[in-house]
Amino acid sequence: MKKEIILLGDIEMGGGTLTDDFISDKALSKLIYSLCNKNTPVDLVLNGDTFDFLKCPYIVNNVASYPRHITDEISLAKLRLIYQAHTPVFEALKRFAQEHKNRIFFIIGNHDADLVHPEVRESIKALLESSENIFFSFYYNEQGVHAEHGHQYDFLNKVDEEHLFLQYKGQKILNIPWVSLGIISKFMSLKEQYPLLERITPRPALFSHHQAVEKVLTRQGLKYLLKSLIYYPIRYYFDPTYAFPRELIREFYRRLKNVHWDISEIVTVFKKKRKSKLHRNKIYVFGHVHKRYLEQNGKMTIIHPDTWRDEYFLDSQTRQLTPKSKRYVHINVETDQSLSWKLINVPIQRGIFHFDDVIRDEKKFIRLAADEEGYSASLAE
Ligand SMILES: [Mn+2]
Repeated sequence: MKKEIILLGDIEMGGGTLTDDFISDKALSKLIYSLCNKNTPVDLVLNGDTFDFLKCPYIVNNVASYPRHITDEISLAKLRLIYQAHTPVFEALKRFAQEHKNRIFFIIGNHDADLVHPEVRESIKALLESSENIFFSFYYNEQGVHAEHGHQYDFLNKVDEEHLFLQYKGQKILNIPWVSLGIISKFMSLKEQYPLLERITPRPALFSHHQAVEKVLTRQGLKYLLKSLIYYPIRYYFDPTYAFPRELIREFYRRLKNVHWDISEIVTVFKKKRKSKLHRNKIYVFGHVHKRYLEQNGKMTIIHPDTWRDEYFLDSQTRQLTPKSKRYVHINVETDQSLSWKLINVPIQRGIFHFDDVIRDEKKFIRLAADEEGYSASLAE
């Protein structure tokens, strides 16, 4: 049967606060509406980190917090905020799902681990007013196309697929990796303080132009690491989210033995782990790493279409910040099951910012960026 597969990832829709980095609601919903009236069935694969639950606050009585014990109740409250902040995208998805030949796949990433809560899945199905053509999974694997987010090949962000939940004080909470817990409990105030700097790539260029931030990050990171090793496991003995990070130490030890200290690219790790099975699919699509990557290797193609959140490329010479463009993968499956693919750019009308202006008033430029893309959430703090 003829069909089309659309893949994109790392949208990172947040709660409409300063720590929400998604502002391209217009461009994204336009793309989704354009998929609605096709004659062929369409699989829309949102390849992980569709939602940024990690950086979305939990707000109760106007008090925002980032709890590390994530029950279904907390995930649902965050989902409500995300829905309010990005209703146009949900509306477009709802329209898309009205065509029963279409299917939506929410692939689970490290920023939306909350999608493992059955209550969250039900709530998304209710918001999209559809249930039989909406799926949640760590993998998409159809017609020779394999997609997954990619965090399972990144030892710092990897989750234990066999143990997705922990029990804490009689409640079922998410079993998320040490780095995610660190972001939630230690780094959100830094993100609130430097909301736009965190959107700038490449990181080495950013740090060379802003050593104060690099220093604070290194200091806080080291402190969190040391406390996680020698203090928290004792201080919070009965709290499983503070358990000694065993896996992390095991991986450090492996690296120490093999003198291997570069953080591996997920594609490299993936190829090594799946060596004997790689021929099974023709096209592999990953997210997680926010960059464009394309590899054609014999009969196999590997694609990273890059992120949909607002990000900038810093030119070290001119100190100009150019907004990154958005991209998706379009695959045609022909009747005889043969595949053809395209990596498509979605043009977005944006101006160039100057690094020196941005660091003087980040919030001003956060708002300016949102205005330029016609994004109109209140950007409450
Ligand atoms: Mn990710």
